[in-house]
Amino acid sequence: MKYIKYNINNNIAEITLNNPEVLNSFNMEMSIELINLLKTINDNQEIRAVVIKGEGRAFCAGQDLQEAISGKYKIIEIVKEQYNKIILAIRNMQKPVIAMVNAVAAGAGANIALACDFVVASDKANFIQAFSKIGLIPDSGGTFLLPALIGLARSNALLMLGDKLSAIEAERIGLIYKCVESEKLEEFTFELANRLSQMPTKALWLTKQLLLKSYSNSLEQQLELEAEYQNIAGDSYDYKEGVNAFLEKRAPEFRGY
Ligand code: T3D
Repeated sequence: MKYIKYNINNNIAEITLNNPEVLNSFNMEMSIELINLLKTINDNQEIRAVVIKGEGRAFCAGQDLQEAISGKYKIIEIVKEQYNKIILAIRNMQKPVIAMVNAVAAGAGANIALACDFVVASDKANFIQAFSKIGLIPDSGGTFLLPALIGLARSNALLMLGDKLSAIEAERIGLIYKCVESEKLEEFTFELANRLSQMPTKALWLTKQLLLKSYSNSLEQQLELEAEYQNIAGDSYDYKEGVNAFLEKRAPEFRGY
C-alpha cells in the first residue's frame, strides 16, 4: 500500500495513516487502501483488536483539499465512497478499534477517530470539526456521533464554530475515552489493545452492536435484542471458558469465539 502502513503483532492489527506531507489527509487512493484493509482485518479471526494511528505530526487532517478541488471526483462521490465506507467499516468491525490520536485530528479525520470504540489521545492532541471553516457541513458521522457523545449544546458549538478542542477538554466532556501524557500514549494504547485482544471478542462485538442500536430502539426493543444476543454469547466457547475459569478459580483463556 502507498498510503497505509500495517502490521500484526500479538493478535493486534496496527494501521498507520501514512501521508504525512499533508498531515495524513485522505485522497481516494488512500481511502480505498484503508477500506480494503479494514475488510481484510475484519475477516481475519486471528486479529482481536485494532489500533489506528497517524504518521508524523498529525493523526489526520480529513479530506485532501487539493484533490477535493481538483475536480477529479464529485463531492458526493468523495463522501460516499471514502468516508461513509470508512466509518461503517470501523463501526461494523467485529473487534474493538482504538484510535491513537497523537496530534491534530481535523474534519473527517476527527470523526474517523470518534467512530472508533476507544479514542486515546495525547495531551498535545486536539480535535477540530473544520468543516464550517471551508463552507461544508460535518460529514463522516459527525452529526450522529457528537450529539450521542456530548449532547446537542456542545455539538452545536463544536460543529458550527469549528473551534479547536484540546484532548484534555475532549476527555473532560466525554467526547473521548482518555487523554494521556504524550510520552505514555503508545504504551497506554497498546496495553489497552493487548487487554482487549485477550477478551471474549465475540461478546465485545455483540456489545458494540447493542450500543449502536440503542440509539434508535425503544427499551422494549433493546431488551429483546439483549436477550437474543445473550443467547448468542451463551453459545460461545468463551462463555463456557469464562464460567469454568471462574469456578476453577483461574484466569480465563478466551479464544474470541
Ligand atoms: O470534497 C470534500 O472536501 C468533502 C469531504 C469532506 C471531509 C473533510 O474532511 S472536510 C475538512 C478537510 N480538512 C480541513 O479543512 C483541515 C485543513 N487543515 C488544517 O486546518 C490545518 O492543516 C490543521 C489545523 C489540521 C493543522 O494546522 P498546522 O498549522 O499544524 O499545519 P499546516 O501548515 O496547515 O499543514 C501542514 C501541511 O499540510 C501544509 O502543506 P505545506 O504548506 O507544508 O505544503 C498544508 O497545506 C497541508 N495540509 C493540511 N491539511 C490538509 C493539507 N493539505 C491538503 N488537505 C488537507 N486537509
